[in-house]
Amino acid sequence: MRNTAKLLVLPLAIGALLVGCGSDDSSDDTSSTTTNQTEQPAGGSNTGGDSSNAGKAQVLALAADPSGALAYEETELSANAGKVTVDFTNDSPVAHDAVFNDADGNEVGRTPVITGESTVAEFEVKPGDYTFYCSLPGHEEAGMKGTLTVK
Ligand SMILES: [Cu+2]
Repeated sequence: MRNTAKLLVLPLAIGALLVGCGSDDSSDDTSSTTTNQTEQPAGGSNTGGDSSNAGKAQVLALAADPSGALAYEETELSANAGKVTVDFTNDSPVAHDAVFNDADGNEVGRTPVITGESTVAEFEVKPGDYTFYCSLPGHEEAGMKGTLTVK
């Protein structure tokens, strides 16, 4: 029990130093430390793992071959885990989209099918290997696909 008591007193002393000179009350109340330690669990939501990284969406540029070939201009994309925004441009006269799958083949995001314009797809990724492809008939088979590596 003595060791436990020391462990409880130390953070209190530190806490008192941080709070300032006026908090003599808490240093006397070693018996009530258990109640003090349950302070404001709701305020600790910021410590939820990697949420600090997830706040910033990354923009990944992806373009279809502007001449109309069944190909993307980028076949290897990379990102950090979290939110990604794929900025997909198709300046060609052929309709295309971009569909993203995780390593298990489950779809995680897709753009609309567009022709001669740009669009975006937003989704979240975890570390691992993803693939993307154009879902229009024959396009993936012709080589319209690539990989997205997430760190
Ligand atoms: Cu296509």
